[in-house]
Amino acid sequence: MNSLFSPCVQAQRVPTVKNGFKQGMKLEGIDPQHPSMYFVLTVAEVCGYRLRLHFDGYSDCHDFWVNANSPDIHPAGWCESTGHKLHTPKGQRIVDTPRGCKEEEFTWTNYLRMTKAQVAPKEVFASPGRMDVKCGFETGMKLEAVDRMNPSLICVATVTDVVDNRFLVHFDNWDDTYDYW
Ligand code: MLZ
Repeated sequence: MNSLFSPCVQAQRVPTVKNGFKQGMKLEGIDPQHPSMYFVLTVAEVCGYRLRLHFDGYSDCHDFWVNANSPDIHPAGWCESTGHKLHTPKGQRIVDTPRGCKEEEFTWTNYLRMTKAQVAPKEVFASPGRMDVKCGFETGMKLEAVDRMNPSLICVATVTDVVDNRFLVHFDNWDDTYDYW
């Protein structure tokens, strides 16, 4: 195969699609430090085709950059509809209960009302239903995988998540900071 057409090289091409994300829009996405966890995020900054994403309820020092077509980000409601746990904003409180201030279960509707924010519309994401390519890997399958942090090691691992054509590698008995998609 001509390497010029490999998926890696294609991903590095200058994108032709406009970045539709705007500052302040909210979304769901993977924490790069803990790739098994999904969080509520806000677009903090847009720079060309790049986005700086902020974890709602956490310090700016955890903000991180992604490309607008990153497969790691999803529209609000994606976690619920795909059966993924969404880590909701830390310290979030909803005040409009009969007995006053009370910690409530997170819902996007309440949260958007409370923060007077808008979600990033589905159309600006590259990921939802983007690829119909079936991934043969299934959650729970065991495999041997290269440890990316220690590339000379090949370790026993488990598939712990599958989304579109990607799967998450988790190393058995190691913490999730070694996980990768
Ligand atoms: N030297 C490291 C290796 C960790 C390997 C983890 N592989 C998933 C340590 O022992 O902490």
